[in-house]
Amino acid sequence: TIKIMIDGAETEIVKGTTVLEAARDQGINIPSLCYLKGVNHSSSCRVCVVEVGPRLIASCTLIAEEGMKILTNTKKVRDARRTSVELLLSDHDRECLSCSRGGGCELQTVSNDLNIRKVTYTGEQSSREKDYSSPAILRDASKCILCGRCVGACGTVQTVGAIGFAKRGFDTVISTAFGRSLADSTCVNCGQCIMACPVGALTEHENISDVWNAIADPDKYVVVQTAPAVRVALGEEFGLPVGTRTTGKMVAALRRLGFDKVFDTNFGADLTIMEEGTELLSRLSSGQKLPLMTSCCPGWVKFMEHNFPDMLVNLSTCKSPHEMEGAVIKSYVAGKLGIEPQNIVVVSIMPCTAKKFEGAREELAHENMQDVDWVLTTRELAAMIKEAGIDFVNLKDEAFDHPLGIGSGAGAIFGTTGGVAEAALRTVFELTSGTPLDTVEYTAVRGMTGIKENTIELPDGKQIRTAVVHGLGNARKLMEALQRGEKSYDFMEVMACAGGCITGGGQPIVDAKTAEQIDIKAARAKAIYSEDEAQTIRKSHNNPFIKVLYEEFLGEPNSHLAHELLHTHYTV
Ligand code: HC0
Ligand code: SF4
Ligand code: SF4
Repeated sequence: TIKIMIDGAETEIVKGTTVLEAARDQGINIPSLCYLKGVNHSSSCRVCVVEVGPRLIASCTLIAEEGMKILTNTKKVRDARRTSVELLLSDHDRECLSCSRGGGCELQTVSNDLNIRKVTYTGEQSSREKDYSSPAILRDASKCILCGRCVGACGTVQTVGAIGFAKRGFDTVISTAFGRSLADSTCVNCGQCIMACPVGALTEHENISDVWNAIADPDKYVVVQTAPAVRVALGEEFGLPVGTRTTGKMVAALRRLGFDKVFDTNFGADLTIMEEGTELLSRLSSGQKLPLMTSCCPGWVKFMEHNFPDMLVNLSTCKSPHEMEGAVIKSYVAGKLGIEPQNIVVVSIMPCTAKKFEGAREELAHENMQDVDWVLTTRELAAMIKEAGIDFVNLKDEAFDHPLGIGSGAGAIFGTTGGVAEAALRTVFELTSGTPLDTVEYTAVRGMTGIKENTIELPDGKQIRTAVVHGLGNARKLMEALQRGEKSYDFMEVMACAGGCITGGGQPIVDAKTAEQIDIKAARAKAIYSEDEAQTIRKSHNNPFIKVLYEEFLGEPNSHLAHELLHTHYTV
């Protein structure tokens, strides 16, 4: 430890701590904009300046040194901070009343905190370019404050590098390589740039009005399904603590919005386990195309297409759970209900922006119909609930509709890293051994370590060497190790977002300061595991309606009909 003086008070801190962190630990709220822990440390906004000796220095990159005397609240400091923020505001599209980040904008918070009451500087405005090309992500340069947080998320964390700083000086913009549209870039649609953006410069491509229109159309039967990770985060949009489970309220709200059926993607997750587990066993016995890699994350699939095209054969042919569920809704369920599949609209509520891109992929259709018609993020669902005037917090719990409303605990854990692997292992182990598992929990694949390795031995002596990876930076590392022959596995679960879908690009946005105080990933993951523990059925193959679906309709896992409806191929 070392000793420093902050505003006249001596304090002992760990060596290597930044002045910003040290001050915040003392309860001194130094404002900041460009700083995002673990993502961006560029000190470009200069809002966090402090006085050290004669100089004003950005505290987010200033490492405290023994004996350093720091002043955080002098007139000089306050004036400098205000000037920096006023300059940002002068070149900002200040249509705050209709901004998607209204209420959650960090620029607005900082500006208010600094008591800025008018924008003093006016003059030429920089780029006002808007890029609406991507089905998942919108970019609006008129809102951008050039903090670089998105660049850190895309480049440093995800190693995609689809966006970066371009041009110089006043003309500086965040742009794709060669100024291409986002849709034509290497962007994988993960939305981690949105989660990093402090303002409304990056948002999802909204489909709220498309869904309202479908609900209002008397000729359409509108079916909604909800991903595992939505229910453990939706409450945050209504002021509930991080990690609150709101499954029953969410179902009640969806009914009030006017959906004709409310189904659970956890059912689709169970179906995926049946199909993917069977695929794994057959690849293991043939020894071909191993490791089998999960294909349920569309960010990961697109990352593979751009970066590792020769390994696309390793991807599971299984469609992702909500796509499988869409296909079952437009075939089996349509038949049961006596409704023409063409008149059914399937809406998926997902924690994810990449699912919007996935929903529109031509590989995910049958009989000229997309399996899923619209994908809304958790945030868009919250917006609809607010628009409809529903008092979410006080809703009474309701249950999903049948028949696709039953999901096992194994389906529930898909929403966090390790969940798909754990769910698959529960089923594969039990189906090969024929005897029930003593304990269903595979803790080795749980937790937030970036790359988790584990080997399980099946009763017949076969081994399944498993790797679980989350975050595309980690995925790239592991793929390169595979290519160099340093690693070898049978099964790999890959999720593009750190922590899995619980921190997907469509989830409630957490501001930089809150993210330092609360372990969002851990809290949401804990809620996911409680969803599992609350179920009496915790293995996919024990889901009674999965059994019925195979008996009445699909035959067996990987049957001809199952292949037609539930599997696909990605090629480049
Ligand atoms: Fe996920 Fe999914 S778990 S991708 O991370 O596999 O979005 O929550 O819905 O489809 O089930 C997201 C979350 C899903 C799918 C499931 C998978
Ligand atoms: Fe990069 Fe993901 Fe944003 Fe695309 S969506 S620009 S890949 S962070
Ligand atoms: Fe979407 Fe989940 Fe993949 Fe993130 S990890 S891109 S939320 S599917």
